[in-house]
Amino acid sequence: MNKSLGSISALAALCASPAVDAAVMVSPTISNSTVVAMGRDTSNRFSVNFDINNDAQIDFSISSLENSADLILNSMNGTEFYTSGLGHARSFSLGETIDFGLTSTTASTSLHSSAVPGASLIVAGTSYFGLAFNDGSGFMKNAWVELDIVINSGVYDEFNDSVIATTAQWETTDNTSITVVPEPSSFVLSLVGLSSLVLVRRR
Ligand SMILES: [Ca+2]
Ligand SMILES: [Ca+2]
Repeated sequence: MNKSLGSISALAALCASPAVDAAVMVSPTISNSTVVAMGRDTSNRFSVNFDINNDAQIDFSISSLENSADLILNSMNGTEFYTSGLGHARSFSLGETIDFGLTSTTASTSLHSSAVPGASLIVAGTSYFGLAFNDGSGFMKNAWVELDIVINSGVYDEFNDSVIATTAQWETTDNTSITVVPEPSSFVLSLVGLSSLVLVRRR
């Protein structure tokens, strides 16, 4: 299933019979959405809405805190964010599983923690957070969102750095976990890297 990620949306649209395994959908609306770009001024705080499944029901927003190395997740329509405690979102790694047994909250949740080393999602590179949202079925569905962050110097700040929500996926089957898996592009890149390694070794 993982290798055909790019065509999952098309497959799901065509699929009249239930899939054998979990039905993971790629969000049609969270695709390289800018959360914050470089160069905002001090009076320009912001909040960006996200609708994971494109049903016109906003599932969460991300907002800034003035002069802060942080961004805040805001729950909408009952969305629960998976947390590590202390009010900040849990950072997930590739291959980790998100399920309903983990600690979650509907309260506004920080993406940054200075109190717990390594717990911040606001770091240069790629970060993943998990959530469960109401997809309109009446049952909450597990999902993850990838953030790509450019930090030009020091820690994150909204004036000089940028955050993009590159992708999100959700599990459409009730009571089912979802695994954080790479995007098709990065998956292909890792394969290219592996084959290069093999070529080098053969010389
Ligand atoms: Ca929605
Ligand atoms: Ca900075």
